[in-house]
Amino acid sequence: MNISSNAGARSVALVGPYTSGKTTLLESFLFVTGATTRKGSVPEGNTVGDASLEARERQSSTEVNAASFVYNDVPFSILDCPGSVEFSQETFNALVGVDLAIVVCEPDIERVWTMARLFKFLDQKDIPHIVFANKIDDAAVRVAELVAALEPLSSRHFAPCQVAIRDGETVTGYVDLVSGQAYQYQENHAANQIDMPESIDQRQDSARTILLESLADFDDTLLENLLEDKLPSVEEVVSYLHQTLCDARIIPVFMGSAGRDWGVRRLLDTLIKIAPDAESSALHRGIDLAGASPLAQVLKTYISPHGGKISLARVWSGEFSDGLSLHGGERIAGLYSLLGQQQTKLEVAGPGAVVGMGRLEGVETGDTLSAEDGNRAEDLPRAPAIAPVYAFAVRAAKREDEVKVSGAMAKLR
Ligand SMILES: Nc1nc2c(ncn2[C@@H]2O[C@H](COP(=O)(O)OP(=O)(O)OP(=O)(O)O)[C@@H](O)[C@H]2O)c(=O)[nH]1
Ligand SMILES: [Mg+2]
Repeated sequence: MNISSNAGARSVALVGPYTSGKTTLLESFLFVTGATTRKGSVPEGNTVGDASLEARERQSSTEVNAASFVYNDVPFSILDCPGSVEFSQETFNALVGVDLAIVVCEPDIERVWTMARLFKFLDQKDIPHIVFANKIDDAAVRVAELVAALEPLSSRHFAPCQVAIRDGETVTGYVDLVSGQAYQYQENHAANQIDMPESIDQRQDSARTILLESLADFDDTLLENLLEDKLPSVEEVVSYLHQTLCDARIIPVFMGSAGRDWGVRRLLDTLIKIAPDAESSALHRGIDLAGASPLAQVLKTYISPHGGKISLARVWSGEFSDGLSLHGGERIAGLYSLLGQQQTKLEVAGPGAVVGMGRLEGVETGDTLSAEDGNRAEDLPRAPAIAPVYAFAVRAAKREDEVKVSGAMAKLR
């Protein structure tokens, strides 16, 4: 397998508070794109991610789950991050290496404050991000109320891109404010386009105006056109959204249900259209692409009982091949595309790919990797080290086991 020619690859982190549905959303991505044939569920303990015993017992992610797939010819690498505060370091380590973060949240106003630190981090690090309001199948709260509650958490403007269509209190579909078209959610299929329900016509009209006005804050031509009542085409709105998102200036808001695969295909289609790709995020972060020498950063380290050490690395430029010697004397022994625990051997990985690299024994999470036969790259910025929320001491019950314990501690670290 070869994923070197992946111009347009997207690497995306799923972040947000615990139980918001990130692991379920990854499961839905994999299912609707055909990467898996059966959708797993967190309560049933059969998701691609969360394979460790501890995660299964907690029904909650304890580390980053990585999965790659191709959708409409675009390679995606998804990093499903744990939401619990105990694992924030994992999440921040992953976030420094992605093109986009999807903040998955529940429409629950009471829990909005738990995302304050996350939005601050995304804001400070200038990481393009969108919101996916999940569990819309179960939502008493309106997305507009959720967005109003989110506003104080970021210096950027939240821009709702969809309006829910309700039948009584039940959400049955949505209006896509970019195209101005209405859709009805369907079980096991993509949403169906429907005529605009009369009940929502006026509301969607004013919601679309608000969206266009927030985009016009960053584009004088759009502002002038709106003042003259000249509406942009759908393609132009997509292009404005793309630009403002790539510059991390606004936070587009989408909705759906990962549990029922509602709005998930639309989310992926939207990512292809508006999310930054590998090249534009490298430029956004000031990474010099001239010469295209191999440059990557380690976002996470796995130690598997059978496969040994795997460094999960985001390729920023150039190509990494199996067997490549790196500055620092390490040599890649095994290059893999990951789908949870499952590893598929790769020959080469190019910009945008997030891949497993085998047996880089001296390499740690956050390290920058470059090829030995090129210039040594300057270190890419790491996620800041945050204070642990929990500490405890262990000791070997038997003195002769002390060496084993210290070896295990080194691996854990
Ligand atoms: N009703 C409803 N329930 C959902 C939906 N998505 C996820 N859930 C449920 O919400 C619970 C938490 O889902 P997870 O996917 O584990 O949430 P998470 O964000 O990965 O949580 P952490 O790993 O702890 O951060 C599970 O019981 C899911 O079945 C949804 O769209 N609708
Ligand atoms: Mg999870």
